[in-house]
Amino acid sequence: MNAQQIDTLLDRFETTGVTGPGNARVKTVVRRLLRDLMLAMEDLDIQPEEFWAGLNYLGQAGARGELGLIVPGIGLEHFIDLRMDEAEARAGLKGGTPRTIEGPLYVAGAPVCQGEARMDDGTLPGEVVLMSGVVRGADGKPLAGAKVEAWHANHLGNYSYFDPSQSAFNLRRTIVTDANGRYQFRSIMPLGYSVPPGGSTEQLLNLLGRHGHRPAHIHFFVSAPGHRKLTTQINIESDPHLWDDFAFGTREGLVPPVRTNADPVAMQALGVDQPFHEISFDFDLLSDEVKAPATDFARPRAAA
Ligand code: MBD
Ligand code: FE
Repeated sequence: MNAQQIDTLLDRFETTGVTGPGNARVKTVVRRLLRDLMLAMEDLDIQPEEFWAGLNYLGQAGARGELGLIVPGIGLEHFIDLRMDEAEARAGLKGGTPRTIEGPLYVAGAPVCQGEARMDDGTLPGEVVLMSGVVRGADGKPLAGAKVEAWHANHLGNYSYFDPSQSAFNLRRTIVTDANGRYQFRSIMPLGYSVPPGGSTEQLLNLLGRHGHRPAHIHFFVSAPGHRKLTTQINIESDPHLWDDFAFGTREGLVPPVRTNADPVAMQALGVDQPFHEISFDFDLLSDEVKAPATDFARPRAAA
C-alpha cells in the first residue's frame, strides 16, 4: 500500500465504532505511530512471521520488566535528553551541569541525611570512595538546603531493591546540602552495570551486534526551590567502558578526576586499610523562572 492508501485506511479506523470524543492527544499520537509503523512495514516488506515475533518480543520484555532497560539501550533515553537540551537552549537557558539519563533503577524514599551520608551498609567489599562538592544556583552562589539524591551499584554492578541480596536502600541516600551548599558522602566504588544475562535486552543487543555494559557511574537528582531539577550521573574515569556505554550516558563534563589517597594518617582516620578514592564534583542548577518544559516530570518509579 502507498501512503495515500494508508491514510484512507487510517481515516476509516478513526471513524469506526466511535462512542465519544476520546483524548485528542492520544488519538494524534496513536495515528502517527501507526502510520509510521505501516510505512515501515511496507518499505521493509516486514513479513507476518517477523511482525508476530516482534510483538511477542515486546510482550516478553514487558513481562520481564525490561522495557525501561531497552529504552536506554537503543539510545531513546539519550535522545530525550538531547531534546530537553534543545528546549532549554531555545528558552535561553545556558550553563548548568549537563544532564544525563536517569535509567530504570531509581527507588524513591531513600534515607535523608543532613550535609553528609554514608551510603554503603558496611557489609560490602570494594574500595572506599569519598565524594563531595557544592550545589550552586543560577546566580553561581551556593544553595543551602538543596536535595542531592544519589544512587549507584555495588562492587558487582548490582543495585539494591532490584538485587534482593542487598539491604534496603543500600547505596541510596538523599543528602541535604549544609549552610555552605555542601554535600558529602562516603561509599564504595561501584562497578559498571551489565544487562541481565539471558534477558530481553541482551537478546536484542546480541542481534544488533552490541554489548550491554555501562561504565561505573553514580546517579544524581539535584533539586532546590526556584531551580530546575537536574538528572545526571558522574562516570569513573578509569573504566574501560567510559566512552563505550551501551546506554549512551557518558557526557563531557561528567567525568571528574578520581584522586587515590594512600596517606596512612588519612586512611587510619577513615578506618580503612586500603588506599581510598576522592572525588570532588559541584552541581550547577538552572533557574526555573525561564519557561522550558519541566524536568521533574512524572515517570512510574519504584518506591520501597
Ligand atoms: C543502569 O544502571 C543505568 O544507569 C541505565 C541508564 C541503564 C541500565 C542500568
Ligand atoms: Fe545506573
